[in-house]
Amino acid sequence: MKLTKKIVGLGAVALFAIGLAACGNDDDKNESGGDTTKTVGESVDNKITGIDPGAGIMEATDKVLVEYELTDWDLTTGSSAAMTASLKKAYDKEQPIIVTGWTPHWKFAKYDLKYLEDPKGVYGGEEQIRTIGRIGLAEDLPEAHKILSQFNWTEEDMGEIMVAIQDGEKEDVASQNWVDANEDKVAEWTNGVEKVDGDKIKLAYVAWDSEIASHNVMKIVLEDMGYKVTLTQVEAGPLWTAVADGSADASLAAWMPLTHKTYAEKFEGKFEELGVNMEGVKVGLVVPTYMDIDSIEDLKK
Ligand code: PBE
Repeated sequence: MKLTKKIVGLGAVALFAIGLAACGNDDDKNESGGDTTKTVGESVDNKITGIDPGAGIMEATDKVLVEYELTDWDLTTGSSAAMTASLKKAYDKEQPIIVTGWTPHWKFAKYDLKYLEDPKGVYGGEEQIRTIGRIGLAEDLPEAHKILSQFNWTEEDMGEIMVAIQDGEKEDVASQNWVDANEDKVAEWTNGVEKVDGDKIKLAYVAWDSEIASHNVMKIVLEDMGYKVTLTQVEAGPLWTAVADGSADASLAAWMPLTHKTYAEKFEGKFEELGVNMEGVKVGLVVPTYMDIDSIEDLKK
C-alpha cells in the first residue's frame, strides 16, 4: 500500500487516511500500555476481543490461536458494535486491549491503532471486497446487475460515510450526502443503465461498519434508478446462504480471497461474482499504539 497516496483531502477524510497510513507502522510506540511487570497475556486476561461468530475474521483468528500456539488464549464473540465499545472503554483509560480489526474502518480515524504483524500470514495479504449476486440476477434484473457489476469505490470514499455515521449522522443521511457530493462516481456505476419502474431488489448485509456504508449507498443509487430496495441485515452465514438460495438478490459484502473463502467454497456454483468493489482492504489483530508489542508472536511471551 502506498501510504502517501492515502493522505488526501481534509477533515474527516484526512483523519481517516492518516489512520490507514498508521497501519503496520511499528515506530510509534508510546507508553507501555499497562503494568510493565505483566506479560501481554496477563494484561489482557489472555483475551482477544472478537465480533460476530460468523465473520471470516473470527475463523481466521481461531486459526491464529492454533498456528501461533496461543493455546491458553480465548477469542470472545460479540458484535462489531460491542468490539468498538470495548475498544473505546480501554482506549480512554489507556488500558491494553487486542481486537479483531479491519480496514476500512473509522476506528483508525478516531484512535491511534496498529495492526500486529502476522509473520505466518494467517490473515492473508491485501484482500478485496467483492460484489456477489444470485444466479439468474442478470436475466431477472439486468439493469441492477449492471449497476452492481460497475460498482467500485475507495477506502477514502467509504471512510467519509463511516466517520460521519460515527460522529452521529444517520446512516441514510450520511450516505445521501456522499451520493450528492459524488455524482461523477455514481454516474460511472449507472453508465449505460436504463431506469426501471419499481422493480424490487433485496440486498443482504452484515452490521459491519464498512458494509453499513456500502449497502446504504447502493440502496440510494438503485432507488434513484427506479428500484424498490430492501436492505436485510443478517449474519455472515445466512448472508451467503440467502444469495446462494436466491432469497437475497445480491450483497456487496464478500471479503475475498481469504476472509470469506470458506463461504465461497461452500456455495461454489450457487452465486455469481459481480466484481471487485474495493481493493486493498485488510483484516488482522489491532491494538492501540501505546501497547508495546508489534507482532502476534509477541503474544506468546
Ligand atoms: N469483517 C468486515 C468481515 C468482513 C468485513 C472483516 C469484520 C469478516 O471478518 O467477515
